[in-house]
Amino acid sequence: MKRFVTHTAAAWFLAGVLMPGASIPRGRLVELTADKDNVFKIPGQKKAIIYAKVGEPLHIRITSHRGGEAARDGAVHSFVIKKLRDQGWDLRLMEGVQEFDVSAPPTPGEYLVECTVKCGQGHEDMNMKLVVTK
Ligand SMILES: [Cu+2]
Repeated sequence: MKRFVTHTAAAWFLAGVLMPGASIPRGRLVELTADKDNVFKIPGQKKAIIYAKVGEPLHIRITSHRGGEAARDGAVHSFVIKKLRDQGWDLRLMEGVQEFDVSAPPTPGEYLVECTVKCGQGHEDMNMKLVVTK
């Protein structure tokens, strides 16, 4: 068993070295789209809301489409929870698919996710919620 664990760890380490762009998922997968109409969408949900348990590790896969305008660094949207910026909830979104590992905060509540990139029409309303429960 010990050998298996060591080999698995070594395999992940190698994967990280050989494929630096690939991220090793360590949390529950959450898929969402930052769409070209400047709306966050989650497949199967009318209104995009991420539900999580306190401290839950999440692997967020975001597909982003340009909505008309982009920032100087090329970001077409962003995914920011201002209160949790220092905990990694501050993601610049480039066109295409990106993956991020974050953890739900330790305090239950509703958190506002905002796009902070002037992405075009509808930008002011480009937000969604993270709902954290015990
Ligand atoms: Cu925006």
